[in-house]
Amino acid sequence: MDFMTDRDVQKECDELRQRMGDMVRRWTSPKHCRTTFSTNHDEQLKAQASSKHTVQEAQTISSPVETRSAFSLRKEFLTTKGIHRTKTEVLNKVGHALHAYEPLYKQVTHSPKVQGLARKLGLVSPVILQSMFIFKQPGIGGEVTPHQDATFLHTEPLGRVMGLWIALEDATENNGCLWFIPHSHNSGISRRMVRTPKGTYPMTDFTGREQTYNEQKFSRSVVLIDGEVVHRSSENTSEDSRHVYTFHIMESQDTRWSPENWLQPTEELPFPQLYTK
Ligand SMILES: O=C(O)CCC(=O)C(=O)O
Repeated sequence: MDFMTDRDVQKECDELRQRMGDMVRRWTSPKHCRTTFSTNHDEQLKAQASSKHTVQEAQTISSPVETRSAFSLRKEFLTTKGIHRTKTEVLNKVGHALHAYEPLYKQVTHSPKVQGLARKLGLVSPVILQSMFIFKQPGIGGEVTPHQDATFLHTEPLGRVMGLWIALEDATENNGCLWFIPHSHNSGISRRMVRTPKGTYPMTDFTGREQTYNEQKFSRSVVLIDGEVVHRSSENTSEDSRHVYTFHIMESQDTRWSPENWLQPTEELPFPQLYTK
């Protein structure tokens, strides 16, 4: 399915990175957007207790460049270590509706390559759930602990969600490539992030716990991420960034999207169909 030459692909990756750079330069960070991203269970609970933003942003985001969008900062690095870093150098990620509001990202998400891939996989009515730009900054890009995406994006039955993870720069063992446990998508899920009852805080909680996985079981792999496969990435201790554009799709035919998921479609921002024709 080679629709493009290597040079075309490089150009597309560069354009996506440039566009993100422009967005970040134009962005001013309101306090409620300043959360520190973590996939650690206890740190996630702490962050949820101090921020209503993630859930609200999923419902109200109107443009990733406006203040209501989710820019998650590694803010502790802004003024520490005696070095001043710009926001472009400390952002962790930008999400979760680039596919809906940013024309360039929308175009890539619905590109013939992606649609062709989904058709090859036999998806009948795939919809786009969310999208993110992940920075994995040099020197400070944090670890993403072992997890399954179905913890956050739950469906009945399971097996309907898939992530497409597009490396816009080389992803290596030094700058935090992805690692997977082969076959782990066959063992169900051990943890779920669910909405708490309306009007209570934090707005989300976890049921179950992530298991402890044997480090030796992880191997580096490609970019189609089954919703249940256990995966992780390490800290970026190198001098190179590891920029990624990633989005999740779901086969919507005969699938129930859990109303307990943190992310819910709205009238303003439904889950758009992947296929445009
Ligand atoms: O890019 C990373 O380091 C982690 C991404 C990830 O876990 C995901 O897209 O599900």
